[in-house]
Amino acid sequence: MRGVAVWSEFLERAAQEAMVADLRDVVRAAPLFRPVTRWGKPMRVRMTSAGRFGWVSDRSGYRYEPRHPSGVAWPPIPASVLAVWEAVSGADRAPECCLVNFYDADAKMNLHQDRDEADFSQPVVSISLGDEALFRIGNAERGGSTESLWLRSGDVLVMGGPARLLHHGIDRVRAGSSTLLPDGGRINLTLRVVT
Ligand code: MD6
Ligand code: FE
Repeated sequence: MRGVAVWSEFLERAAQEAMVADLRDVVRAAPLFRPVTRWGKPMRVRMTSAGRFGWVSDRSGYRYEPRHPSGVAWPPIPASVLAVWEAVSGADRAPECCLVNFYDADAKMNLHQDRDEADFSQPVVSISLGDEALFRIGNAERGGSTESLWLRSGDVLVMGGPARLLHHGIDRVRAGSSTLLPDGGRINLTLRVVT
């Protein structure tokens, strides 16, 4: 869709469970936090990161930082997650950030572009785990027509080439649609080359 490559059910259930276990280690080292926008409004999703850099947002704006807000270094990107990048990205570089977004039943993400990275020739790879979510994809410019697609647990999406700078967001999460996470909700991982 619009140059975005969608790998439906790329991860089978056992692989999804193993990845969630790896992410529990990440969250133990670098706890989820709720970023605020530069205008001080709390975002609806909770976030953390793994890798050399993590994405943060606060009153100073959006940026990548080498440390979690607590001051600790971000934990390494789990091998299970790196393997997905290797399989689908087609990139010649390794990812430097794995952004972890956690959505509860009411969370959403407004249409945005991922453009805090230095090299837009490198793709962004996204992995969905847990409850299904309605993903909306638009255009490189603001406005215009959009298309939507439900992302399910185990789905992987690649935004590269001409699709790299398309606007996209999550309109809603379908609570209770997956049994992967015992307390429900959705995890989205996005892997990026930052520098
Ligand atoms: C999400 N995804 O699926 C939000 N960004 O929860 C993203 O913001 C995203 O899926 C860049 C590339 C792929 C994505
Ligand atoms: Fe994004």
